[in-house]
Amino acid sequence: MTSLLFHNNGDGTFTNFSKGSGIAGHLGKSWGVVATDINNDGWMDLFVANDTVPNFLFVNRGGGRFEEIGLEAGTAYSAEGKARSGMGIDSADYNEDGWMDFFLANIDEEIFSLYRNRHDETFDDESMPAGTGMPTRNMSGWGLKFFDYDNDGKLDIICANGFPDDLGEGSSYVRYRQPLLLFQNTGGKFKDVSQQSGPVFSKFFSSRGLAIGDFNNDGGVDVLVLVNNGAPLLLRNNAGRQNHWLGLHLVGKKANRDAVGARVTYRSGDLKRNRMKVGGGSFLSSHDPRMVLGLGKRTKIDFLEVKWPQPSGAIERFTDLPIDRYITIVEGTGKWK
Ligand SMILES: [Ca+2]
Ligand SMILES: [Ca+2]
Ligand SMILES: [Ca+2]
Ligand SMILES: [Ca+2]
Repeated sequence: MTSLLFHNNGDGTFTNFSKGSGIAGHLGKSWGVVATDINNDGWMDLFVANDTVPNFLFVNRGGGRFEEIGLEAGTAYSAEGKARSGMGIDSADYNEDGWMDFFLANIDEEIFSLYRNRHDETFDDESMPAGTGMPTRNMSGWGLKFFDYDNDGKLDIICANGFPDDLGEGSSYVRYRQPLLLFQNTGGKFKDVSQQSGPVFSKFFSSRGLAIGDFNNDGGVDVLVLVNNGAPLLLRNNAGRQNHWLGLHLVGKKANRDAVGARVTYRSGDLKRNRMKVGGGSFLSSHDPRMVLGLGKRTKIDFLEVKWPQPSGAIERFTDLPIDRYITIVEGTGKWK
């Protein structure tokens, strides 16, 4: 089937723009989607994770037109040229080079994909060298998200897993119920820290959806996991509050209300970070719209800059910011509260 793209008319109605945009010209088995900007041109691009057929990477060429470049970009197939079972997908700049990357869940024996942006609309799958390859090789992943669980300023990854079919398990290594995985970013590489991160990571679940959000507003971003035929899991994050942070609620006025596509740059002493607010991600799940910026042990934010998404693309700069609390910034006001 084709994916569908609806244009928000801004008056409570939508127009089906799948054909005019070029999205409807491609048949897939879309299981996950994330809106991000792969080429830093300010226009939002779309990664569609496809099950058993090539993934799509729709690059927004402006004027409402999307070009599908998955094959040329290196994100359609595995390195061996096989279509994998793409499910959960997310995008973030995990290696802090200013270019948005992807993490994509596949089924067992396929290894999840960590696509590093090469800055020219192509990607390398860094899953093995970066450390996410071996821990995911017997996993079937659904929900996943980049997030800075320990607020040290480096983006970590959580994945919710489970084999799709309880009748036929893939191999002797593959179980229907599978553990959650937590990867800590150690500076462009990932360490599997699941076993040190609480007893829930030693249990097995048939996990499907995963959403992140700070339900108790303490700055530690929590995780909600939906389990097939089981009670949902709410994982309270006890690690995030050990470091300092600033929570941001961005409200678009000219831009879309949730400010999807906003770029946030902040500096705290020797820590300088650029974060993008992506749209969607994970699998059948929607996330807390707020962003949490990790500061580590640093106690002062020197500045924070918000580059609002199209159509304004305006930049607002803030100094004199608090820490360890949430603030709201409304586009065009030049103030936080
Ligand atoms: Ca773009
Ligand atoms: Ca990057
Ligand atoms: Ca981190
Ligand atoms: Ca929390």
